[in-house]
Amino acid sequence: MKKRLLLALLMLPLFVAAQNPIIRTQFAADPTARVFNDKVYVYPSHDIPAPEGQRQDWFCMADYHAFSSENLTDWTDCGVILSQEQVPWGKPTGFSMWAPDCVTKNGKYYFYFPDGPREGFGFAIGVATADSPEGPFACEPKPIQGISGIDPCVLIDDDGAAYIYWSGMGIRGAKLKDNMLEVDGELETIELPQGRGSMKVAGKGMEGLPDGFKEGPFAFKRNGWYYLTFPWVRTEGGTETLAYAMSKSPLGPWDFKGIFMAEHDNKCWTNHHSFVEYRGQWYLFYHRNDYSPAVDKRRSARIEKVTFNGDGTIREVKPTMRGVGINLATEKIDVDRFSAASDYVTTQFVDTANTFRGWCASLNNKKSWLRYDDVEFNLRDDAYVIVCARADDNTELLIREKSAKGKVIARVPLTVLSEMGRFRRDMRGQWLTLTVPLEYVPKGVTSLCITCQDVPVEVDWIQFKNRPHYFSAVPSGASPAQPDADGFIRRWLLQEPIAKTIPSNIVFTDTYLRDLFSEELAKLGKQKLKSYALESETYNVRLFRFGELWANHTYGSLFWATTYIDCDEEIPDVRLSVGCNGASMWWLNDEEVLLLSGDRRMVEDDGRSQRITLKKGRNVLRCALVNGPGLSDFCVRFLDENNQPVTNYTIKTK
Ligand code: FUB
Repeated sequence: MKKRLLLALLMLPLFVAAQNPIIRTQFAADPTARVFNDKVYVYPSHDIPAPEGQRQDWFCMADYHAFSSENLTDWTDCGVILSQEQVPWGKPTGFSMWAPDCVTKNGKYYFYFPDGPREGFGFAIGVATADSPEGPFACEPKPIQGISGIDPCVLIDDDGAAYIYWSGMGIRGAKLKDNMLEVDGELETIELPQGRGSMKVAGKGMEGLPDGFKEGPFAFKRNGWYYLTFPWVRTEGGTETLAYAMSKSPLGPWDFKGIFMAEHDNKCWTNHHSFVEYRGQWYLFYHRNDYSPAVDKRRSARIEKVTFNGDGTIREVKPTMRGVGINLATEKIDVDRFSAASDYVTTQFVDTANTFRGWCASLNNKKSWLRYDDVEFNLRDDAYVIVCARADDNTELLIREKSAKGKVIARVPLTVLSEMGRFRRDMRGQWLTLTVPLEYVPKGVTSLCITCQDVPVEVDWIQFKNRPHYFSAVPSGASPAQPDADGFIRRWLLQEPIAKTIPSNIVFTDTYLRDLFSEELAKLGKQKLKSYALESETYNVRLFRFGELWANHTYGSLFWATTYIDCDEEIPDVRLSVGCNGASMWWLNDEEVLLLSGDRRMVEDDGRSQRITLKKGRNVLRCALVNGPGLSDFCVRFLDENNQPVTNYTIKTK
């Protein structure tokens, strides 16, 4: 049971906000995205901080993880799929597991990756195979012959022929044999520079590409066009853009078309990407050093939507923080990953010592606003919002719909300085988590806009929640209820709580309770107590929540609960079985059948009555429960001789 729970927890999606970066617990560079079995899989390089003895400012990777998603919002880490020690021909401490790819053919998954060979220098490209996109992958004993370089990418054409592209002495490409493990065709012998001898190389250099440094080829086919896309340094001393060329043939010659993503604005030197079509939309996966501003060799995967012109050329893609996908209003929304913002809005790390804690946004001018698009609302009318924000002075943060002038969804008082009698609260500059009701509940997918009365205000996240109801009202004329599958009775007529001053529950002896309940029973009917016919959402009837939400009274209460049980036949030899928080007394057809005294916690079947009979026709079950300082609730059912729940009766509240 424990194992099953652990497994279920491990498989839960790790990241549930549709934002960039998409993977937020580790670095994930060079993201190659593929669609397998109607899911998107991402195979990134796994950047890590360099261990001692390794170059601190250089790439460092020891293994690969795969990530999967069905909505591009929730990403599940499938764990390590291959590590450097598992590569028979690779250096076990080379930390050179650079940009990979994964494709499927003939029912098998082929994972292509670069690594530093045990002998010699440079990079070779290996293949590991698996029966599932999530592995486990088993590595071939030798790397692919004739390929010396990095960043493999494999394109499988409509006729099933596979082509491999890589970066080594420019960008090269070759056809793969049907076994996907070898290059099809003769190897060419070339002389290495600086008298380092000769080597045999596969494939051919791709013709038609521009001058300047190029790496990370990603090839794909769309509407009969082959696209060869690649990171390209277009200016002397510059950083990488993403550029592309098109052809009518898989290995070129290519017609260079220009860039589709400009250099990163923060000088991150590399970019590396892939294209994927998923459920009718094309996406670009790429990377930026979001969590590692100081060292640009620790990068994180991002996604944007891609569109094409009528002639097949790619429209320029602008990096965003918001990324793609719908954010459910009930999930934490990191509004610092906004879609758009006015002037004087900045983002910064919440904790520079642990960048994976993410960012917050500052509104620094009274007219500042930030907008967060594509939030899906499906909330009840009494939903509320939780806001994590901080300020230097008392102010009000406003959550609006659509724009800075849009309708106000919630007004969040950021009270950081307050006087309450002799208590003074000074929370200037402290993070506050505030809960406020909504002025109204938006519907469907919409945009949120945050403004504030006074500045500066920093905001980290917001989250909308449905207020739990615990009960639903039973309409008059409702059809009778039945006990639930475990026999628990959930439909009750609850009377508004009677206030009782009970500082401690140690007074709940049998004598005390009998006196108290008989005194109250005598008054019952004469008092004008309001009654509520309710269905409990849970098997335990949460009287405390009933008091809080329906009658505005919680601790120090005596509750009366009644229900009517209709039996088609007499049901003999049953026991009333009760668990309760507080102390309770139970009557069936006005006969006392059970008393649970003392200061109890709610435990299922905590106390059982003697054998009793549910008569044919109507039976009245009544309970009085009293509690001083605790949370009051009870659960009750009838059990038969074999301790099985009795369920062959119906329940009404009148
Ligand atoms: O991740 C290591 C290298 O950085 C990749 O192989 C290149 O494409 C660049 O992104």
